Amino acid sequence: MNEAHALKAVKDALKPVRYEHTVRVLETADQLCSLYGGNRNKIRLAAILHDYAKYRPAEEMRNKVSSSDKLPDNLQLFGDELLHSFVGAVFVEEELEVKDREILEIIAVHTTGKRNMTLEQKIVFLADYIEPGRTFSGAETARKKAEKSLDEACLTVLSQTISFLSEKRWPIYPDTFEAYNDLAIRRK
Ligand code: DGI
Ligand code: FE
Ligand code: FE
Ligand code: FE
Repeated sequence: MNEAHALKAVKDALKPVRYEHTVRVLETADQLCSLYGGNRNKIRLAAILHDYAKYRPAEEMRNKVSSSDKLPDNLQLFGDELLHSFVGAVFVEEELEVKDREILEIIAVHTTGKRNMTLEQKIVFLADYIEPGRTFSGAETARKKAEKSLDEACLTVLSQTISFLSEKRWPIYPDTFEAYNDLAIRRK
């Protein structure tokens, strides 16, 4: 799977607005890679593929969660919006034949985060939130942090995401809290 193939696959799978978001995530992740390092090829491929499953019917995603022994069934308790990341990694592996576990894991954790995130996972997680098309005020706050510290920026995203979800009284997936606690505890 090279970048041209991956871009073609997501262009076919996504609506134009979501494809444009994907290209901005790719560019933002590439810039963060220049600033903070990490494996550029893996970051770029994962960024291209991160929302591959965004428009899959909720029922198809739920069925995938039930039938896959790699995915915990409790995922379904947290709302359909959450599923495209975890299920996307499985579809990318099965349909696009991406075998690289690191790339698949970056896709799987791009929405929730998790504890002990790798550099590459943090970069795509952050890029998804701060790409220039994100116009809410929290995106600008995180963008500013991203100039100075990758961990501080991710912590800001996690804090804002937890606030946003709890404000709406939506359930919050435990990995998001674990990602938050992990970075908050390490913070100096
Ligand atoms: O796919 P994107 O829109 O680019 O961004 P994303 O992958 O960060 O997905 C954001 C959506 O996922 C947003 O509608 C909120 C939802 N979400 C993220 N974390 C959680 C969540 N929903 C629930 N219920 N619980 C979560 O922990
Ligand atoms: Fe997403
Ligand atoms: Fe399952
Ligand atoms: Fe996205």
